Amino acid sequence: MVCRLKGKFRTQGIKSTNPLAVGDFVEVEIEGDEGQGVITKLYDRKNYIVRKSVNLSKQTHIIAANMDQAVLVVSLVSPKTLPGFIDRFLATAEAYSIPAIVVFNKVDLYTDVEILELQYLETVYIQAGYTVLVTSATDNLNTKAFAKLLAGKTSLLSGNSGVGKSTLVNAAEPNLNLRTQKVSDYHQQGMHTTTFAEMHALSFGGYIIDTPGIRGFGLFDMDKAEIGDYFPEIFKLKSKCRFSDCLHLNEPGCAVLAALENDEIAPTRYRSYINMINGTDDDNPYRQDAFA
Ligand SMILES: Nc1nc2c(ncn2[C@@H]2O[C@H](COP(=O)(O)OP(=O)(O)O)[C@@H](O)[C@H]2O)c(=O)[nH]1
Ligand SMILES: [Mg+2]
Ligand SMILES: [Zn+2]
Repeated sequence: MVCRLKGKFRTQGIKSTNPLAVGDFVEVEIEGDEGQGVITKLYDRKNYIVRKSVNLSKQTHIIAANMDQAVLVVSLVSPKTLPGFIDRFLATAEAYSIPAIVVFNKVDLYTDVEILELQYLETVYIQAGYTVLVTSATDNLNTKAFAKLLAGKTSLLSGNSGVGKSTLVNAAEPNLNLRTQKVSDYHQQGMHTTTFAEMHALSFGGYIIDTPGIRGFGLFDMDKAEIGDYFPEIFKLKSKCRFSDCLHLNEPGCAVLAALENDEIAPTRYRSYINMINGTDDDNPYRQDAFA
């Protein structure tokens, strides 16, 4: 239904360019004979994700609201998603309190080397406490399991353009028929492309929020001291460190460094943590190659 907003809208103190976002719950009054609506009330959001505008206005754009989970689709080939990108995404999801799932897609294209990498990363993320799924959207491998993950929930679908998000959803829900892209086209999707989140209802219950062109979450300003809290396996050990303000860099009696020594924390995860602490990973979510 086409709706308009009634009067000035309060936006819960967020300086945002859009008063309403995909996933918002609202009250609508029917207006006129043509079945148009007026949005009269916006309900409080359980969560929401934002993107800061790239220009100087410092305004934020609310991408989506009220998600039950964030599904990050990645691939180890064409295009390759780097662990640093995955880890920043997962940490940001933790910061937003949105449970995250990692889906490794396009496994039909992996060579032996990438299969080994996949097995390693699978262990890493399961060990960190995440749900991991391995799929091939084109070969219909685990697409039923993918549908099961989505059933009955509102899922934010994220991941670099070209990893197969739309193809996966189409395999899980053929009625939807989301637009897919030729791999050769995805690099043309520059950072100036205007993008909107789209919400799609699933026939087996639930919704997916697709954000074409938005590769990850927007920036989330984290204090150095809280970054460790967004790595579940680091957070779990924090209370065992000798110093309560331990940043797990080189402090004596650090339980995280001890766990790293014992292979209880993955080196790739720890490196991502350090990169986030040092601000050495590029904050720009549009440039994933900077996350190496
Ligand atoms: N070989 C292979 N190709 C895939 C797979 N999933 C998607 N693709 C292809 O990758 C390209 C990009 O897919 P698309 O769903 O548009 O990616 P999105 O940008 O993440 O939505 C398309 O040409 C798909 O056919 C897969 O599992 N295996
Ligand atoms: Mg797509
Ligand atoms: Zn420590």
